Parts: sequence; C-alpha cells; structure tokens
Amino acid sequence: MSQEFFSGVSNRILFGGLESKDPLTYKVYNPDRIVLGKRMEDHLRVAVCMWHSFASGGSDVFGSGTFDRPWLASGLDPLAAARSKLDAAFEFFEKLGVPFWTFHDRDIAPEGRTFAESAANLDEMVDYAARHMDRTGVRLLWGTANLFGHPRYAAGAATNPDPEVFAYAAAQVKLALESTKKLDGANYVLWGGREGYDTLLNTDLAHEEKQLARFLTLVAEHKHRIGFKGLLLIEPKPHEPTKHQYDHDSAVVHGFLARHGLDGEYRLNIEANHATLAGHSFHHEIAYAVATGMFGSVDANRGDYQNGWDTDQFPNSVEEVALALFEILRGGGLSTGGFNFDAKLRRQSLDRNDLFHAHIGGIDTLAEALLVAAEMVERGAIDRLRDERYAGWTDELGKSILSGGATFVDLERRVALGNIDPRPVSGRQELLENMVNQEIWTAASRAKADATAAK
Ligand code: XLS
Ligand code: NI
Ligand code: NI
Repeated sequence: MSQEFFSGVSNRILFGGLESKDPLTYKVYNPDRIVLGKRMEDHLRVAVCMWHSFASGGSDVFGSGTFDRPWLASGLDPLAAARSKLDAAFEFFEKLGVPFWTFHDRDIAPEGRTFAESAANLDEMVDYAARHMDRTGVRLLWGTANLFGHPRYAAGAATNPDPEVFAYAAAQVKLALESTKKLDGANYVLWGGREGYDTLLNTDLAHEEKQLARFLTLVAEHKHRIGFKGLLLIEPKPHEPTKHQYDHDSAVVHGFLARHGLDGEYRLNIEANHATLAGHSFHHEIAYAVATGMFGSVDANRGDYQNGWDTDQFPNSVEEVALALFEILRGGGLSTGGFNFDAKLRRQSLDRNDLFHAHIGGIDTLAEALLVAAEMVERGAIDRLRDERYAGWTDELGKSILSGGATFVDLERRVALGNIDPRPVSGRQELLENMVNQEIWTAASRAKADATAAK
C-alpha cells in the first residue's frame, strides 16, 4: 500500500442521513436505496474526474497553483509523480465510495520529449491504473485525449490549418481510445478543446468544418476497427478557450453530426455550465438531447450566473438537477452514461478534506434531485398536463396533418367551411412551477421523516 494522502479521512464515506452531525457522511446519497426499482448508485453512476481534482494545481491567470498536490511539484521524476497522483486519486475514489472515474491521457501520463515517449508513458500508466481498478473495483466512465494544452494545438487539433497537427491529434486520439478500451471504459469523450476560432479574418469556416467531420469519421472508424463497445460522446461548449467553439450546444452538434452522416455514431455529453454559457438552461440541453435520441452522459458541474466563463463548480441546486433528471428518467435513464464531476475546488479551498466536502455535497445534490425527479415521474401529474395540451393531435385532424395526408388546400377548405375555430388555452406555467416546488418540498420533508423514524 502506498503512502496515505487523505489521512484526515480514515474510513469510507457512508450514508449518515439528514440528522447526521458528521460532515463526512452522505446526507441523502444511499447507494443501495431503491428508487423506481433501481439502486441509487446505478441511477446516478457517479464519476470523479482526474483533471480538475488531481491534475490541476489551482492556478488562474493571476497566480500560480495553491493546492496541496505534492505530485505536481517541479523537479520530480515525471513517471514517479504520475504514479503518486494515481495512488492519491484511487485512495480518494475508494474512500468516497464512487463507482467510476474519468481521465484525459495527459492527466495520467506525462507528455514525453517525442511521440514515442508519450506513448510509452501512457502505456505504462494505463497498466498502473488497471491494477488500481482491479484492486478497488472502481470502473472507467470515460477516457479522452487532451488536444488543447500543448502549444501545437493553439490553433486547434482537427481544425488546425496545418494537416500535420491533424495527424498528430489523430495519433493521440488513437492511443487514448485504445487505452480507454483496455480499461474497459463505458464511453469515450471528445470535447472540442480549441476547435473553433478567435478571428474569422484568418479562418476558413467551410474548410474547418470538412476537417472536423473527417476527424470524427476517423474516430468512429477506429472505434469499430478495434471493437470498442462504449459510446462516443461529444461535449458541446459555446466558447472558451476560443471565442467561438464549433460544438456550440446540443442542437448545433446534432446538426453537424446529421449533416455528415455521423448522428448514429455519437451521443452527447452535456455539461451544466456549458449550457449556462450557451445561454440555455441545463434542463433545455438535456431535454433536447433526450428528445432527439442524442443523450449520452452528463458533466455535472455548475456555472456562475454572473461570470461568463467555465467556473466548474460542484452542483448544489436540487431544482436544476431535478429538472435534468426528470428528462433523463422519462427518456429511460442512463445507459452507459453517468454523472461525472468535471468540477473544481475554489482556489482558496486548501484543505485535503475540501475535495471530500465538494464531492459529498455534489453527490447528495444528485441524490436528492433523483428523489424529486422520481416523484415527478411516478406521480405523473406534470406529464398528464403536458399530454392534455397535445391531446388534439390524437384526433382525426392532428393525425391527418402529421401523416402527411392533409395538404394546404385541404386545410384551407376545412377552415373556410367554418368548422375549425381554435380557442387559446392556458399554458399553466405557474401551476406547473408550483408542482415542481411541491415535489421538492415533499422530498425534503419525507427525508426528514425518514431520519426521525430511523432514530
Ligand atoms: C472543458 C471541458 C472538459 C471536458 C473533457 O471545459 O468541460 O473538461 O469535459 O475534456
Ligand atoms: Ni467545462
Ligand atoms: Ni466537461
């Protein structure tokens, strides 16, 4: 056993219930609790991310890292440091009791002086991670490649004006995909990174679109060639790091994929904060993906409504997550996807235990939101009002329109005959909003009653 890093937490974090005075317990998350016939853990499929939680030091544009992450110190042997980072990470996953983790290739293995050296580093660290996974039972939700950190990708990876950069990125994704397969990953993620532009004055949009489509086609081809069974996921984001990112939001990505015949190969990995940045609600992005059959997985961080950048905070709004989960449950739930915490501590959160508090709060928020969403589904009142609103479409008129049977000529004739005279009806928005709040308050008081009964 390697050196213990999180020595302030000696045991696994357990369910303590609402009355628990111990901040290092789950207040709501109870992995074995059955919700709509399924274990809570299997509904949520929570994953911890290497990137923000272990690979970043807490630097921002005004200052260097603040976090106590000794494996990031300068002058260490890069592979020894990479091993300590994974040791600490797996100690954390195990103590937190989560079923999954996620990584970028460069999060777990240092970039070497040559491509061959980077490849060898990755190979070695993938084997090292595999041993930790076997030992702990923690599984891989997704792997991905970092195609944005190195200066060679300053003008993009797949959409770089230089085909040599395209080739380099392809080689890197090939290895990251193969590594994900080796670790039995449930999905592989592509976030655009620097696929976008800073100024149109130097950018050939049509050419870059062709390049990106080619790249995504090659990824899908290689997935099939190696027999990777997981889903390929694209993560939309409207801007940052580039002024405009091609994968702006769910609908834009869906349109792009459909335009290039790739919508059967990819699903969406939706990040709450990216929805905020796109001027959408998280609810909208999830609902769009579910409605179009494009839903895959969730990056569960939240943004800040005053800041225009990706603040990647841990989720803490039950309402926001409950609305998203309501759509996910109605769509049949998560299959290979999960909820990963692509979220980071604030720069002043310096204690080792802060990483626990952040994840415990985020996981409890998901758990409470799941209870609310499950109630909304079970009670069915919101669905009934929605169905009522569309009831006309099940009548003869609605059916003949949708089946293509009725032309404009037919419709004009019917209206002119005077037997069509629509009357506006209420959209009942306030009533529906009250019903959501009622579920939130009910779930809260039920949890309180559970806690009292347990005493
Ligand atoms: C950055 C993205 C990134 C992806 C994985 O904003 O959220 O973290 O999730 O590359
Ligand atoms: Ni993000
Ligand atoms: Ni993300």
